[in-house]
Amino acid sequence: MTKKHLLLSTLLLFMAGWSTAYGEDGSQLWLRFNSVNTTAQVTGVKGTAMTELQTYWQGGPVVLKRQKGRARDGYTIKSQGGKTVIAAASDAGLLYGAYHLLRLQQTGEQCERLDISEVPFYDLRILNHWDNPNGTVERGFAGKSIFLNPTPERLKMYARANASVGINGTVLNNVNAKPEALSTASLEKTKAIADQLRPYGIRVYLSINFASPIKVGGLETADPLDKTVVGWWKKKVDEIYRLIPDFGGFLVKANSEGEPGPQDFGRTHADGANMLAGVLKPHKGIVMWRAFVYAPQSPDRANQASLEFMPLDGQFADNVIIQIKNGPVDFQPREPYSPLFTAMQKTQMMVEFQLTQEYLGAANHLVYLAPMWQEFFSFVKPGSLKAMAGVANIGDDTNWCGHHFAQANWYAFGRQAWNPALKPEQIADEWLKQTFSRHGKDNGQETAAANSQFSIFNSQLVKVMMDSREAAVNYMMPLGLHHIFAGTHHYGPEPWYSPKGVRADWTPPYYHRADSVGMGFDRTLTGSANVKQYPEALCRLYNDVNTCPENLLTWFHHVPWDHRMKSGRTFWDELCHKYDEGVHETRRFLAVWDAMQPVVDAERFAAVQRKLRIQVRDAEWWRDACLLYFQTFSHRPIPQDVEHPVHNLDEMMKFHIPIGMYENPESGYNK
Ligand code: GCV
Repeated sequence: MTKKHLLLSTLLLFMAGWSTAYGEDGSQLWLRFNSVNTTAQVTGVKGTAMTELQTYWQGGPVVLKRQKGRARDGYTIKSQGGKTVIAAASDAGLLYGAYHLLRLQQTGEQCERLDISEVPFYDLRILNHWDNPNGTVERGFAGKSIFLNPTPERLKMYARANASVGINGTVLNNVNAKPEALSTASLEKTKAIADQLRPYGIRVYLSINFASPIKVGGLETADPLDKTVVGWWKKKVDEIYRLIPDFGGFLVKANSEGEPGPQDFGRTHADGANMLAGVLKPHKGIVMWRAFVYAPQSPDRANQASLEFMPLDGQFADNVIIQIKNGPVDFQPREPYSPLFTAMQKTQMMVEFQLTQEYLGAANHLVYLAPMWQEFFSFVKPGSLKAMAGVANIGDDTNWCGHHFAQANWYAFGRQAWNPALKPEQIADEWLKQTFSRHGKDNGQETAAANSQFSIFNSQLVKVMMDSREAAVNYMMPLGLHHIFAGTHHYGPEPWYSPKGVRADWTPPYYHRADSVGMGFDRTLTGSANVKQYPEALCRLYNDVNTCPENLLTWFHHVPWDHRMKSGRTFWDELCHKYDEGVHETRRFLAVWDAMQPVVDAERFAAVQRKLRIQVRDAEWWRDACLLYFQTFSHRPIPQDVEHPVHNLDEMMKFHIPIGMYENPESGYNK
């Protein structure tokens, strides 16, 4: 054995020892603090900030100071005379400051010469849980609801995780709300949860069923202009505030996908929202009224929200915020932004992102979403919005999110809601450091070799995370394709799904419109005219097939198969290349991860590796299913330099995953 080999094997042996020496199950999320060697002297304002620092801070003395005149949740952290002083106007501000300091400790930053001043960009930074009273979670891929039978430890961890990234509100139940959410028994449970979240600066909100006055109250109508109905809501809201004095308010999905709403009584969204806003106002509560509406008769689903909401612009009360999904259809891998964001000028708006990967490989695929949200903010000015909401990806799985890397989306959501200008790379970097590195674990006694290995891990994994969204777009729906998912779940490809009797806008052919000429939805001025909902300059850009960004081409155009792309390829050839690129990217992700085995603890290494292998197989499945199916329209060969399908179309068309909207598939295409 040469000297070099000897050195290398010693290093590997050392690292192998490291990787198996401690087990990690993801339950501690990014808060893997070491409380063993804490020496912290923390003085000043008592409360959760003090407790957290006393338990986990390993540096010099810290003073917590209340300082009037600061923005509510803002704080400063300054090194002064050998002490670190955290000052804020509120307990929440102090807590955010404390977590900032702990983050610096965990990421290995210097903590001696600090001069930090932070104010959150949005006052409202809210998670939306789609949790049902029976414990299922709609589009939840990480087990059952954490609110079903919450243990105090689990709820505390949830609260700490949220507060550590600045999340200050949570809607506890599904927007497809069961009326019983407002029953007294259920409100008692909500109160118990609110009491446990309050010390962490988190307010609770509820989704309501608009027909509650009928279904819970026994009234004959839920007409928002009916006095008895208003009286019922007033009494109910008073009851809620007696139990939960800092209750945040209601989230409402109305007249959407079969949910009841004011239109059932000949009233408008504004009538419904303003009635609820009126009864919440004396308690300082708010209404988040969703704009996710579409109708089977609509010739273009993407047009619907603007058609319903634009005539109401300016009619909403000042404690109503219209909550709009980032895109006009439904959390697709790539959508243009919802045109309502730039069209509505006199209405308060907030964006709804989806952390749970309903359309992005559930809890099996590694897809880091911060780049997608950054893309959204490159079109919609953060300052034009009041708040940010994220549909949670949290369940009772040990690692909370089903996939270790899905935790990064929870983390990133909080960080971006605090500051939408933060770079996704930076967020990924700090999340990786806190989640995987051993900083703090050994009280700073890591070896130089281990540190340098970890810095390679970090830079390689930041890149994987940053590339992961585009890869998913490519292997699922490149060049503007959308909603070509399986009919009964949204996991795998079924661009052919179109059974008799199913409404057209619930079938992929409505969206891809493949035929012998080409493929894509014509939303130009001569098509559905959806482009007209965008500002003039974008309308022009999107309307012309030669200027439309290629990543949105089939979103706005029915593109001829031989249309010449910027690469010089035909549209068909480009489509084949994009799908193939997506597959190759997933293989690269797996190879990067495989090489990291010495640096990652054994438990999480194996879990992520298993998921990445599924992702590779699924990417091949997506590519083969889509290319072979679309080829039946294009009648063109798959280019020589593209890897040819390894699956058969007829077999893929017969393959079904027997899952509903409450489960993560054990594995993907496993033929
Ligand atoms: C909560 C999509 C999802 C539904 C979800 C709905 C919504 O349609 O598939 O599960 O329902 O969006 O956001 O209201």
